[in-house]
Amino acid sequence: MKKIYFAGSIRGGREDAKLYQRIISHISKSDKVLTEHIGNPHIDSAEKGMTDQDIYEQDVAWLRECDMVIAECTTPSHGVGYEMAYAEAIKKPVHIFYDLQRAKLSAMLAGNSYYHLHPYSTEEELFGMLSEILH
Ligand code: 6K6
Repeated sequence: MKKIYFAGSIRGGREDAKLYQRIISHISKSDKVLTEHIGNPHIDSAEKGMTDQDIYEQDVAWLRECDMVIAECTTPSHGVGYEMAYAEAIKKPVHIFYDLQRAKLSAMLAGNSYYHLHPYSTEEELFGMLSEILH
């Protein structure tokens, strides 16, 4: 079972939180998602008691531990951008998904050939590509 670090926007905006939940459920059928909380609609209260420093240290430890990073980057997020760069620096494979109609992916991700980019038009397409990556 692979350990997957799933990244998605939190303070950058939660409009795709339900999509993150569906992606996490899909990955969890075959692999271990270290960051299950990303799909939690009540993440603010779920993380109550954790300082920003606690969150940063936990997430960096999970990034170092994981076998693969999968990010949904349609909603822009400073934290996700940071995680993409960190994952590249420690040479973890990184797969970036984004909705072609809704996303304006940063050139700093779109222009970097290190990343595996997965633009999608439908959720069906997204889940098809996700299954291929995980098999
Ligand atoms: C409480 C209030 C707002 O956020 C919280 C709890 N925070 C977090 N818990 C766990 N991981 C986090 C948290 N905030 C950011 N991250 C990490 O950064 C996640 O792994 C996400 O992939 C990414 C989101 O960054 P922002 O900049 O959108 O928050």
